Amino acid sequence: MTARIAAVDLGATSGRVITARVGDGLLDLTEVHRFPNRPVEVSGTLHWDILGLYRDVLDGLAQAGTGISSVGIDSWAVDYGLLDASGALLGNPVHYRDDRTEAVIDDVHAKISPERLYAVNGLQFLPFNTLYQLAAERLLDRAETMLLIPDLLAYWLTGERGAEATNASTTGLYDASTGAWSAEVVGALGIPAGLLPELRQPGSPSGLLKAATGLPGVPLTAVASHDTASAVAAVPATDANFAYISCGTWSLAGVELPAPIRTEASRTANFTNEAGVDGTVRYLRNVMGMWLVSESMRVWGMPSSELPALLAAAAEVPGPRSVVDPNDPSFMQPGDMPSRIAAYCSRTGQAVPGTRAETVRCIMDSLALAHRAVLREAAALSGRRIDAVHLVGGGSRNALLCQLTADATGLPVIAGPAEATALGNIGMQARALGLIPDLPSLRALIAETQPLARYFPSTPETPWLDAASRLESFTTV
Ligand code: LFR
Repeated sequence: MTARIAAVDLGATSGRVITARVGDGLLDLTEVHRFPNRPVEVSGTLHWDILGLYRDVLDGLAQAGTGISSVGIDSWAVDYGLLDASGALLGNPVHYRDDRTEAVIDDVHAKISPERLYAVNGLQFLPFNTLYQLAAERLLDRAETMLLIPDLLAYWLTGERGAEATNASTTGLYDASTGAWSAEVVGALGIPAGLLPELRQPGSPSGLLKAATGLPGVPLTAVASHDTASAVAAVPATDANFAYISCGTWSLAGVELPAPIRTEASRTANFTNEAGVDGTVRYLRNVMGMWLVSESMRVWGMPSSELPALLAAAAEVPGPRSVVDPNDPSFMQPGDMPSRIAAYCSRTGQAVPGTRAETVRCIMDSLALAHRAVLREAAALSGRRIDAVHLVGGGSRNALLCQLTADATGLPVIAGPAEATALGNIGMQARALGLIPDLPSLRALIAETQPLARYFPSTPETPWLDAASRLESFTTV
């Protein structure tokens, strides 16, 4: 038996609607709609254009056409919309790169310490975690319900409200031990009881599309609606000793574990325990990823179609030379990334990249070095042996980054699939339809049906060791 399934996958810079034919060993993808996701700054606040995104979701579903058995939605994490008592959206969702939380982080930590937070939620500290955003939220007193982005779109499509669990685990309000909202954290922060809807597990039915969507009665299925959780579900690993890097706007690098690790060493290393499918834990750390390149290209006025040429030029530049910590706070907000990178290099006494190719080379070497650092720490903290690195997501098309990651980590890199997130989204729906029995079968099917590339370490480790210790000396100063 086969079925046609649609995945809505929203990334920070673009969204897509993909359909798949699944079943009988088949997993064929067709991209039916791709659209840019362009944040909008209004009166000093950076917002998502949520109505524009919803329109593109509707357009994409219209392109998908009839004969669809199920639809699923995933997006980036942490951000939300608030509904009032009538179900209307209060304000436009704020972008996680807005700096509104800076002023409230200490207040939150005065109410509940970072140590206690980590003991409950196991979450890495990121200034935009939902709990900090809610502390800075001006519309909270008028809100009845908070819906994370995929749940908000699901509500508009079906009229049903819920909170999908993998995404809920990124809010800071979710208890990593019990898999439920944390009454302790919610209470300590004075968040109104009832703001958080009931949790839904990936694979559960989430309502039927309304007539106005053009696909009346088509079932919506909760998927691992945090894009990273969907991407990890689609890692084509065939044994346990693997690490993954889900590489797009962010590089999410880590290992899959059966249970969270909430030691003090893990907290100070800022490793997160986000929920994966079937009770797995995504033990990882965020690295500020291809954002450094996409934001540089925006400043240079280059369309994304010019990325391959830029990477080819960067591959000609010798490296690793100047390196930056991609997670330096100066790189978080939108702005003149090339100048910030130059300023970082000059501040740390390194050669300042002079050309676009040199800037991109510096970013690629820095990302490879960050991948090395995170995976070594993940292995040390978890005791997990890493025999190979699966690099999935759009970054898997970036041969330079894949090769440099193999060189810097000293590990083989298996690159692909590029559409891991959409595949994970589709896979959870296929499982709900009874077309795929379990997670290992999904991964095996992806390994069999999707194109993968392999990269092996090709250079001596010494230059990477030197660059790593140089970088450490900057970050500890
Ligand atoms: C990746 C991602 C990361 C999350 C960041 C912000 O797209 O979902 O996992 O930390 O975006 O939501």
